[in-house]
Amino acid sequence: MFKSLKERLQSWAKNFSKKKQDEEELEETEEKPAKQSKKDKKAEKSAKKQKTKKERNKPDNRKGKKDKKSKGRKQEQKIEEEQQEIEGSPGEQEAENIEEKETEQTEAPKRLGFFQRFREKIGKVKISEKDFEEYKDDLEMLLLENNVALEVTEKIIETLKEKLIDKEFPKKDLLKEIQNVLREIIEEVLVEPFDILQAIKDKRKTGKPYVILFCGINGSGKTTTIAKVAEMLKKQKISCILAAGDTFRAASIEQLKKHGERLNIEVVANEYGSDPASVGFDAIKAATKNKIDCVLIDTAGRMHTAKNLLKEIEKIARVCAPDTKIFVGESITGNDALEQVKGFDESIGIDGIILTKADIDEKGGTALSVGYVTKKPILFLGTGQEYHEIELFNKKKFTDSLGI
Ligand SMILES: Nc1nc2c(ncn2[C@@H]2O[C@H](COP(=O)(O)OP(=O)(O)OP(=O)(O)O)[C@@H](O)[C@H]2O)c(=O)[nH]1
Ligand SMILES: [Mg+2]
Repeated sequence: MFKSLKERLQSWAKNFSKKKQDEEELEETEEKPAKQSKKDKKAEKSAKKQKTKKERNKPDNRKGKKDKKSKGRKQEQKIEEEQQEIEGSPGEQEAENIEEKETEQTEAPKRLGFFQRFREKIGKVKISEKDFEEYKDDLEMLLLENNVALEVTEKIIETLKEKLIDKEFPKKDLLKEIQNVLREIIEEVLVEPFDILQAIKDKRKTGKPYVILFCGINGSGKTTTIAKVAEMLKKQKISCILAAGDTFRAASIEQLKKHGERLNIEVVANEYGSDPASVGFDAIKAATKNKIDCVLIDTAGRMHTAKNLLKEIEKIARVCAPDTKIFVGESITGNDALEQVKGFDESIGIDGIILTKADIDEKGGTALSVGYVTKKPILFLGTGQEYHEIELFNKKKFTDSLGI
């Protein structure tokens, strides 16, 4: 589920944070020699000193040769005196060595160690506008390619920019920080679903059934979803009745009746070609009479642009006065799903969305953006063909599924 969006979002965040961390490390290595300069200067100084000693010793060697020739004891003594003068007394030399060692031991950890530990432990990185711009196009592309609506893509990028640029983040946890920010933004974009199960339970007290009308284009998964919801309600000890409101498509009534038989749930049906509004009305009447908690009304698939067919569903909505009108769309359709919801919303006013076939949706962008664009919450995700393959939509669960 949503594999492509997940992998590409993760690798984008990884590349972005890695690039920033690498840059920082490069800066650090460039800085090191600067921090060491004092030590280097010292080494240089002592090398120079050595050189001077050697140079000053050279004439002595020459003198040594001369001495060999002259073999004068007096001159040998003079050389010894001179050497001592250059090198200093053995005591002096030792003191200098100790002093050098001490300075090295105290200055090195004090300066180098301190900076290194400081950077490693509380080292921060700042993301510049230039850094962000460099990676912005990749993010835009990956979102659009994974069915995220343009409007939502722009919103994500804008908010991410606000939350990242010129802000300091711990260098070590940069990836986690970027992922957290992305997660926050995605949760902001998703619309919080209402608790439909609670709403059904609440209506029980009125003695009237909670009525749900399902609509959507052909083959989007309406009938299968109704069966899944019915089973879920049954597990919650909520009784329901199904209304075979698709009186148009061949075998649609039998399809719903078969689900009813399997689930041991009553199905109210009429003839093919009969008025679907009256089927819904009959089902509500039966539910009220038998104290059934919920009525699920199936309808024929229709395009959101087919004016005549939309008129028909408007009549069903008027006659049955459902508590909730749910649009059922395929998760894999991307921007088309958004257009479909808008069409049905204009016609009957949609309260919630169920996205089916999320199990075969690699992209995930429809689930991410349909709510934001239409301002309608996703209530459930269909995740397979079996009855139990339906999930209550949850923002946290969704961001978890993206691995951020
Ligand atoms: N993989 C998968 N398949 C699904 C899911 N929901 C429905 N389907 C399949 O989608 C196909 C169409 O499902 P239906 O329930 O008949 O769709 P419909 O919207 O009622 O179709 P019409 O009545 O013709 O408009 C069937 O083969 C279902 O098994 C789902 O969540 N995942
Ligand atoms: Mg159907």
